[in-house]
Amino acid sequence: MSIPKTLSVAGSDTSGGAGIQADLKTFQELGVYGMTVLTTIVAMEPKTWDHLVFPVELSIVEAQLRTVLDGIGFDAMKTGMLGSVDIIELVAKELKRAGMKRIVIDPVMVCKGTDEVLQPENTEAMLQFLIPGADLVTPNLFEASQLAKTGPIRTREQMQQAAAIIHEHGAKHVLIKDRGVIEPGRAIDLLYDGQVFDWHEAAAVKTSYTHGAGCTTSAAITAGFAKGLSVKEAVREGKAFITKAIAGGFPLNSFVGPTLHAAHRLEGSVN
Ligand code: PXL
Repeated sequence: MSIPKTLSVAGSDTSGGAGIQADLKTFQELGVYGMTVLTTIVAMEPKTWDHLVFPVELSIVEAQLRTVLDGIGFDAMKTGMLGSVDIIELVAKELKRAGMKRIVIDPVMVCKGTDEVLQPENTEAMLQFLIPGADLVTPNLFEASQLAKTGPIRTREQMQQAAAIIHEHGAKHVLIKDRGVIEPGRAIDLLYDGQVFDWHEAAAVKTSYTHGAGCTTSAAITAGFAKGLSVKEAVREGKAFITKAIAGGFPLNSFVGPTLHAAHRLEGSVN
């Protein structure tokens, strides 16, 4: 049996809701084969949930990349948390060398709850090395404002402006995602291909258990790409998947509540 192959180049979220754990769960749910290149390990202080970020040594990232790029191949891939400028440069260089296509860049800058960029130098490196080769880049409002170097994005017009600026950096498609800021109670996403502003909207499920939603969305879109869907179709199906996963979100402890990746097949039996 042939099954579409996907790759996630991302960090490990020990708590299991985001990062490479979210990506693999999503790939599995959507019927594609998942592979990983681990770039960073994130642990949390049990009493405060402060995040501890440990980048993986460059030579280890390189060995993993060669395993997949030269030894296996893939139908679509995504990046998540990359950990350092050196890792971003390495990933970009290797993808170019191997002539890889169908690349989704999820420009992870922060974990939920903070609006402070962990490593601002990574934003510049993503703009310089990764965005130009991307088929799709999937920032949230905050990440879009950082990539486009605008102020806070609060309106549809500002979303459009930021999408146009990010597209000019070389990404073929830009998907800016929001939940409740542009319009209370609405999850409004904007897909831009350099010509058409294509709005994807849904009611925002009322919950704060959304940890890993960004990772899960970009992984679901990557799964669609790997199956041969167009960008527009993959975005539509990805949004349907994340809407259900958020509806199934649950508290893991007093600090964090992840989305439920299995929610789409447990409808009626969760919450
Ligand atoms: O949700 C952003 C994110 C991405 N990747 C990893 C993370 C987090 C947040 O915790 O740990 C590895």
